[in-house]
Amino acid sequence: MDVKVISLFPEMIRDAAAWGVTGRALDNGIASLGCINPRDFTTDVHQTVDDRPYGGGPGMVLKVEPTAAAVAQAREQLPAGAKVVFLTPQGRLFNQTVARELAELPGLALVCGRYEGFDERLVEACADMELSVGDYVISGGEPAALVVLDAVLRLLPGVLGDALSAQQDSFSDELLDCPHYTRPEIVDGRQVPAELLTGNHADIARWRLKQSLGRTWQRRPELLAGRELTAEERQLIEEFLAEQKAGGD
Ligand code: 9D3
Repeated sequence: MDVKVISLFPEMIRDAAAWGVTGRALDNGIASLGCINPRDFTTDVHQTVDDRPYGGGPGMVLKVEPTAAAVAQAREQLPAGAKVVFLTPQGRLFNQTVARELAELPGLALVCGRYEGFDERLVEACADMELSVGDYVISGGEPAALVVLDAVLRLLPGVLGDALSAQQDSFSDELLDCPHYTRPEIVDGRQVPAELLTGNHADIARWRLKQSLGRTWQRRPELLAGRELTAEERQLIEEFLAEQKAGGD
């Protein structure tokens, strides 16, 4: 997948993307990343990318022309079928379903705003999609673009190891994770759950699913709202709640 990030702070993207899973995807050639700076498309001596808002008020608004030119260059460089995604607080909420949709594309342009945001005509003219990464305020689109980039690249074939990618097909990523433990077996009197020490893989899988379902039921019930629970799943949740009441001994 070819990715272009349009940003006034391209180093922020390049530096962060060089680490971890995204860095490996880029090193392996599974994905490519280019940054395009709207400031390079300004035509005035001051390299102006923003201006005061019509109607008054605080803050500055990103001008149409420099960012439009940067998006146009990204479109020229990207393969047919690529999508232009603007990161904005008004966008569709980014989630794993959106990540899977984007991972199917041959190319992606991620457009980052700063200040109060984009002149709306830029979004109307250039955006295939607007995405938000959540209902909180961050100071610009770059951290959001890095979130989207990580979530999408890790879905590309070959980016993760075999074991991790096999896990991704399963419904387990729609539930909260189960708790994890490593050595030593006792820390400050706290034991690793006995089920994990049995070596019985069926029991271990059942315990993990019980924890995932129970934690999701308690902490994020809305994640279960769109799904029909099987009799087995309801049984596991009941066991989880009963064991919790008993004090998890
Ligand atoms: C504090 C100013 N806000 C109300 C007057 C408007 C506002 C403008 C610009 C709020 C945030 C931003 C910058 N944010 C993003 O560019 C952004 C974002 C976000 O803030 N939250 C969640 N997802 C995203 S994607 C891009």
